[in-house]
Amino acid sequence: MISRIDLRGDALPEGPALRALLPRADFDVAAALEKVRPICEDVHHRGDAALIEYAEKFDGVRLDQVRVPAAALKEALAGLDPLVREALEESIRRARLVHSAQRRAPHTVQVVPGGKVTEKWVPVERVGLYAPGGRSVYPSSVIMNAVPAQEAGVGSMALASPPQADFGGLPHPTILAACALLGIDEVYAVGGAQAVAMFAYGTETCAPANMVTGPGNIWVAAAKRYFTGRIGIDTEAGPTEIAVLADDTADPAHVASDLISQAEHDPLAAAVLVTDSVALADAVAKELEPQVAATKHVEDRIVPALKGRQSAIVLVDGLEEGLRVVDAYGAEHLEIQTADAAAVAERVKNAGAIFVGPWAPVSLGDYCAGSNHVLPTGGCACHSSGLSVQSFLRGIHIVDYTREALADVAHHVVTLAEAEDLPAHGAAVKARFGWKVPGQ
Ligand code: HSO
Ligand code: ZN
Repeated sequence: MISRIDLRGDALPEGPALRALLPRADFDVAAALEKVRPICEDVHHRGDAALIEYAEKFDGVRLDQVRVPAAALKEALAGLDPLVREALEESIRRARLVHSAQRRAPHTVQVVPGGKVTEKWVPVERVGLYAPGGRSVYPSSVIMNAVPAQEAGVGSMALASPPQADFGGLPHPTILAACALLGIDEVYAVGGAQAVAMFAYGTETCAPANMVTGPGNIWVAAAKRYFTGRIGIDTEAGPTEIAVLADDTADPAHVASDLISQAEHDPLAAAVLVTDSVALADAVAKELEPQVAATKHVEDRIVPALKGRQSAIVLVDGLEEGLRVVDAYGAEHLEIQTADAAAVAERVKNAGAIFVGPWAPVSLGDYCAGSNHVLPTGGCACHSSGLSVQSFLRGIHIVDYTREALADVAHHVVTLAEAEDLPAHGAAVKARFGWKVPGQ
């Protein structure tokens, strides 16, 4: 069901060479870029009319308008299963606890007497959230995107999700109910690349946004890449990944169920076990069979995900080698199921989020840990973080110098300007001192 990569024996190679030995899904966003370009430009030129046409073409739904009426949000909340409501509310509460602690206060550094630089943190003004439909209706992702934006102080937030033929052309009712719980009242029945274009360019009904976040399929990822530079995005979400670093203290049944839990997302999802214990590797492989057979999305997602080249059991000589492997891999989610797991977690450098010990499965983090589940995939954890309040804030430097403080450093400015052959830069300072710069 799952392949093995045996890295025992020889010394592990360094950096990219080690990474090349590790499994990873093919997720070619660049190839999708050319296909989404005409859709995005069409939305630019024809606005809502283009969105309505694409809803018919891609979602099989005839819409009169793209904006979801307020009454539909109310109705969705009223129809929500009370147990689901309670769970969503608890998820929101915990996420707010963690994310409100991420807010940043402005701070001032007195560089010299009379010269100071203040950094103030300003939220992005308007954010568009995307929530997928179809296979992945994830109200939890609406929470994970909306809560940090709200805690950052984003003033205007809208959500787009594909219209569903089964629900009268509205987005999925649980998505609408989650919006209602979060206080998001601007919702659009628009999916795919066209939703990203709607937020990037704006249309007659939807004002343009400064940033678009939220998971999506390859077309959504490609559209986000198309608009990068014009608008802000969260990290490009590729297929979900779980890596488990485990030793012989781990419970193989739990390791297997955690691997399956993320394989459940997508046939391209990655499940990787890194261990120095052959006994554990064997036991996990054995556990996978009955557990996979007993779950729901077996043939369409879990089996292809576990059998795919992106998933494997990686055998290493010991914990040190295991740490090197998980750092080279840079998993979206990394579980540490070893002795002294907290100390091992401390040593990990590259991961989107780390789950410590036997009682912190990734699915806890997906819903109710308080942590964010929008995390870097595809090895991007080596340079990026998951979604946070910080993602929606801009740090602006406020430079405040007195005459004396400028006079003190003016000669350095002039010298550097001349060294860069930019005399007008120096002149801007000289002019303030009658062209005679103190110290020159
Ligand atoms: N594991 C996914 C998030 C998710 N899981 C949503 C369940 N619902 C990517 O972090
Ligand atoms: Zn998940």
